[in-house]
Amino acid sequence: MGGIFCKLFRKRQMRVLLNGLDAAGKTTILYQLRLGEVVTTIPTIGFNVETVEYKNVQLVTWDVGGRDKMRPLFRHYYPGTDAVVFVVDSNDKERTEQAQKELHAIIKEDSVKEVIIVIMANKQDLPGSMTPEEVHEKLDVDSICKTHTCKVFGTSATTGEGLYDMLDWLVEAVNTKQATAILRGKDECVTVEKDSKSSYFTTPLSYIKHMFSKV
Ligand SMILES: Nc1nc2c(ncn2[C@@H]2O[C@H](COP(=O)(O)OP(=O)(O)OP(=O)(O)O)[C@@H](O)[C@H]2O)c(=O)[nH]1
Ligand SMILES: [Mg+2]
Repeated sequence: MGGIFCKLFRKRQMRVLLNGLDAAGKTTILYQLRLGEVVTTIPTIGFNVETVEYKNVQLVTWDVGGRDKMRPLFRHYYPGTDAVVFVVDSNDKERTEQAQKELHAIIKEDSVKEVIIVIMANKQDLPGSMTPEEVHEKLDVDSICKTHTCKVFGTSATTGEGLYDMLDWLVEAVNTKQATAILRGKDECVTVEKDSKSSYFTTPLSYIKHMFSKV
């Protein structure tokens, strides 16, 4: 299928990168979205990648381990990414400043210039957690929203609270971005194959393998 029909009726695909400090809840979020259940996690060494289907969109979602040694690898995932979802443990007040620094370092990356930014103020189910408004302020999200399409969501990966509000907003934001690309004539109509992950594996994987051999 080609031309305008392709653009109108194809299944849309977007690439999402879950980012954030270790233990923020990235892997729990990924599998809550993929399987609709809470899985038992261990710290991620390397990455997980899953396709989440939502509203006729395939979200190819990368979850990269957030431990210190893993973080320098994040930048190799940015090219081709539509959205960075930065996950914050709202209950971990001691590391808010560190989270703020990480988030602002990401925004400065050249390859993140046109990327949609979502901040998840996660673990809202835990008593004493910072509210989404507090996370917004402490991470200085206002300055990010000056240059990027961005929004903060209060979520709980364990109860599922807020996850679908976030997805609704994200899919809408990417649709708008892709529609703008079509109007500008920048859009390439790519047919989504049954194994939709495969095209994403080819570019970063060999590079990541190379990098992990150094960690
Ligand atoms: N109460 C609560 N616990 C959560 C929530 N999300 C994640 N957790 C717990 O937080 C811990 C860390 O979660 P992970 O999903 O493994 O964190 P991660 O960000 O993938 O961590 P790394 O892989 O080390 O980068 C686990 O014990 C989860 O069960 C949440 O929304 N509420
Ligand atoms: Mg993990």
